[in-house]
Amino acid sequence: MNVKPILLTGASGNLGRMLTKALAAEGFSLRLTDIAPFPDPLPAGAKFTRLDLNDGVGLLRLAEGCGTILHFGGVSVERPFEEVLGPNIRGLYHVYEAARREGARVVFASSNHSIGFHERTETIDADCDFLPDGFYGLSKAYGELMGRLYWHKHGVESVFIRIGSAFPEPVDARMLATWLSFPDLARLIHRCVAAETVGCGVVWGASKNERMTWWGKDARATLGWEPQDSADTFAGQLAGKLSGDPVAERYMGGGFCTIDYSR
Ligand code: 15L
Repeated sequence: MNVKPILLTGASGNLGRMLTKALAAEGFSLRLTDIAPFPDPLPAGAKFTRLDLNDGVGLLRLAEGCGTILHFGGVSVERPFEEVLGPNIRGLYHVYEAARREGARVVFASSNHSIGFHERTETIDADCDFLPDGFYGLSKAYGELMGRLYWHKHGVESVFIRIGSAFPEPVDARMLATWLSFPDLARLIHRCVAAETVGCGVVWGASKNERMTWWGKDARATLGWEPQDSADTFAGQLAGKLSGDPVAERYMGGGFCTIDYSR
């Protein structure tokens, strides 16, 4: 198993905080970073450095000696192009340059919004067309392509997790399909770190939800990961919680597809 320190970007976000707890409890040595201060008490074996992803030299220094970079940093919702550009595009380049220098593996928090304009009636495999539903989703597609470039040109390994909806609980009907429980995500990240080799592949980030008919084949077998939790127990209370918007209900990306929609 890879026992070198793990660098986690976006450590102060909801997923970063959850992963910090889970990985620290397993005894991993963690270098945490975010543009925002870390809001929790630091667990043993973790060090936090405040950093803007635009700071390439700072990121290179932080990554020194790390075996894995968990890249959860950057803008995590739909925003205007200029706001996405720095953290999600330039920042991503800095992450991959650091990984290349260290020979580190990258685990990239990609998103369902990189393929958000696929219709919900389809079942798509990981090698489907990118159909981003906004500038945020476009930056995630770009991230996956960046990872492929660094794999083919430099041998940098990547797992791209196309996360559905990672929240403590599902909150609407769409999430009965897209929900990824925190424990399922933590177990997936553990496998991404511990697997002997991962190559370069995509994993759909959703729990074992009966309504998850949208996403098919991916690289999970290489990692030895299967989700264990399910949104199905919430179906009774959430099945009727629809958006009321035909565009949101038609496409996998839901409400993100409707933002600035003018077709
Ligand atoms: C995402 O990529 C977002 O980061 C998250 O806030 C949710 O909106 C999620 O997708 C989703 O599609 O539910």
